[in-house]
Amino acid sequence: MIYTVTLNTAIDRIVQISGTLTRKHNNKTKFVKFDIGGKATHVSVALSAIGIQNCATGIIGGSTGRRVVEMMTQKGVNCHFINQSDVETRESIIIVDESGLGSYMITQKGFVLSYSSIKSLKEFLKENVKQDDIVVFAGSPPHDLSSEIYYDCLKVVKDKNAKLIIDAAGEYLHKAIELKPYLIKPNEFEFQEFTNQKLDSIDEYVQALKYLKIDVEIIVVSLGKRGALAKYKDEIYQVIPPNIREINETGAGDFFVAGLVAKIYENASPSEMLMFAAAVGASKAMNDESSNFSLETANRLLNECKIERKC
Ligand code: TA6
Repeated sequence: MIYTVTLNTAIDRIVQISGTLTRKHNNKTKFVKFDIGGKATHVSVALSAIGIQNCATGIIGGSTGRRVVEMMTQKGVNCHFINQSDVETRESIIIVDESGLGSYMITQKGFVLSYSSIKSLKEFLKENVKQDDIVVFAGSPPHDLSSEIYYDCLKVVKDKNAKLIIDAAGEYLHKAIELKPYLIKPNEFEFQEFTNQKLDSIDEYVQALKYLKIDVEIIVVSLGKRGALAKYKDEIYQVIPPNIREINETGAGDFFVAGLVAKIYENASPSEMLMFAAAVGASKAMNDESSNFSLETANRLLNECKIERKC
């Protein structure tokens, strides 16, 4: 079974602007839509669309939280969220204009998780996760959550000998590494911060990965339009994504993670895993919402992804 855990759920308010977003100007909207936000939630949506059974968990609050769960359920995701009272799931603002240069994302820190919500989440994981299950923790925890509490949640999963997949940054990523996760997926900025190096060219990333000694089976570094690098054992691969007309890249990284998870679930090779992830992520970026993608388009794009062995 695959579980996804979103500690800081969100609803995305997607504001599409006509033309280019300009300061000191009345920027007219074309439309405003709401969609599922938060990162692991997107992993679940993508997995369900691919046809892989999974369960989405985490902590929600108030009517926005209930709305996120409703939208996920409509997309066929099996949800088991802990409902914390007297708080509201945050709203993220995503501004998409017609410049083709990418979206603006504005996020809030999210509500403070109560002791009892965390206890309920840990109990749910303890009761349900079995050996060899895959458990994805993706997204920034609420700012006030200590990395020790984050670690405690991950440890419940690790103690079950399940595969931990982590998409987090900063102190949370550092803390997660102590538990030897199966896969981590920092983006280029998070990876530079993690390794404390200024990196630019693909070769610099390859060298940094080559000499990085951490106890993680697969390290994937996403590099935006340059694709992604993956280190598995002593091998490093780069996937070069297809050339697409990008509409809204919000969530593309989360869908990329879903592609990785789908292939881990099928015991596929690292190169197959990377190619599929790139195709799923690219297909997401061709949609204007945060959680929409087409499996058919992803399968077509798969033929346009290229893989290179870097060492
Ligand atoms: O990756 C996109 C996204 O999941 C948005 O949907 C948005 O809600 C945001 O990221 C949340 O990111 P955060 O790192 O704050 O958990």
